[in-house]
Amino acid sequence: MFKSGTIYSNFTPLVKAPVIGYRISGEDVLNILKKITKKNFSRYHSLIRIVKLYQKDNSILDECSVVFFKSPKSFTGEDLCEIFLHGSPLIASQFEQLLKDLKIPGLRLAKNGEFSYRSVLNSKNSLKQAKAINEIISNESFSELEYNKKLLFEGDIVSGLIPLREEIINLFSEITASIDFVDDEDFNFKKMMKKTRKFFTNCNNLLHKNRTNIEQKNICKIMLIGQVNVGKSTLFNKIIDKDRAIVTNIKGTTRDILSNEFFFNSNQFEIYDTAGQRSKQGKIEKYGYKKAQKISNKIDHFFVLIDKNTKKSDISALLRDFTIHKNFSLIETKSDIYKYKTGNIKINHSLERDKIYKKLKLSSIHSKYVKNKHKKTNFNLEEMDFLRRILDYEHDIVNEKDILIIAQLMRNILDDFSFEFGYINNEDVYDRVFSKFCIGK
Ligand SMILES: Nc1nc2c(ncn2[C@@H]2O[C@H](COP(=O)(O)OP(=O)(O)OP(=O)(O)O)[C@@H](O)[C@H]2O)c(=O)[nH]1
Ligand SMILES: [Mg+2]
Repeated sequence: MFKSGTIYSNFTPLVKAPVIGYRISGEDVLNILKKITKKNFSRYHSLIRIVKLYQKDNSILDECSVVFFKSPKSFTGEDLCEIFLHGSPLIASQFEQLLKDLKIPGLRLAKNGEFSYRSVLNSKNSLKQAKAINEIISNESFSELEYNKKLLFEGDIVSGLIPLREEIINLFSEITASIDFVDDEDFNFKKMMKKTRKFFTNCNNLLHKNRTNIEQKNICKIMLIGQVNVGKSTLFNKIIDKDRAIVTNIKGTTRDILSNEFFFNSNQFEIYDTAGQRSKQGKIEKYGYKKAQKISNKIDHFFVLIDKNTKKSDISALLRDFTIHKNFSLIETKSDIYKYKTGNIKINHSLERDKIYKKLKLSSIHSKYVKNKHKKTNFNLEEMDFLRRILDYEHDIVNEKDILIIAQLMRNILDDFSFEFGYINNEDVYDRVFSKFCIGK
């Protein structure tokens, strides 16, 4: 699937940003660096150098940081460099053109995952570690993230699948022995099936325990409610640090629910912006407001936004509409133009994001609704899917009487483990057959 050659690829998205990063790996890296920077990098292993990149006509393409890693001390195990261009997609396209114009045989755009693939081929990472890199990026829960980091930094040994892999190698070895040495008096079918059932019970228990740990609630859901024009969408945008919700001075601007995830102090939140409350809501506005009410039972905490125009009866109506008991805070908005004399939280649109987080007491709200966070696990979601696949064999194996069929099904499980970890070779199995069971023949 993967051919040799020197490969390159951007490792940040090609969008306007402070930097766009490129990685190049393979035997031509030093040659490429020499051509595009007019400098020799061979003595600069793992050092950041600020250099100019030159285009074909000798004009400067960019001035940027470049780091060179000499083989085998690089992520892929090959000569590798990382180039941090100014974050313009135009510069990035000029850079790719520059590489093409070098016309170096075998120099090409990398395929998905090819850098990690090479790191496995060159024994810089195990298959599991390479997969963990990808998992770390896509993690949804802190428990799983911590596990994937451990897997990456400490190796396969931390995986909860390792003891199961040992068990299945032992079981398969025992069965293989029983087939090859049918006359062996020590062989006991019932005893072996008992061990097999224990193996599946272990799989089941691990699946159950770790599913609870990984899928446990981590997110605290917060909804912004209040009268029209009070500043809900302004606060929503501020909290998520994006201009997502439309903000205007027209009452009833927001009609539908918007939600967005954000993090503060390693805590995960989901925030909802909603259509505002007023006595004469438009048809769509009313529909949006009702929609928000419908999901209110899934919300942990409400920020009820009020200003000088809000009456006590408006607040009561909001609490009633969203079935709120004690899980809310009153937030007074537009404190730059209104002077309040209450003990409520006061905010305005000029406050910095972090200041708003603190004023809203987000950390203590999170701990109030999310208990026992960051439980330890030694499985990730992919490994749990793997366990489920293994458990699919349970019924067929425990009900089977023919030792040859059981052996074949066990072989399938072993192959699945091989696929999951990389290869379990026959020696692993034969070692156990001939040493552990003391066959002595
Ligand atoms: N002076 C001042 N104006 C603000 C502040 N927050 C919001 N506004 C203004 O108030 C108006 C309404 O703000 P929005 O955030 O759209 O209010 P909303 O509650 O989402 O309104 P609806 O979507 O209509 O329910 C806009 O013109 C904002 O610029 C603030 O802290 N100070
Ligand atoms: Mg709004």
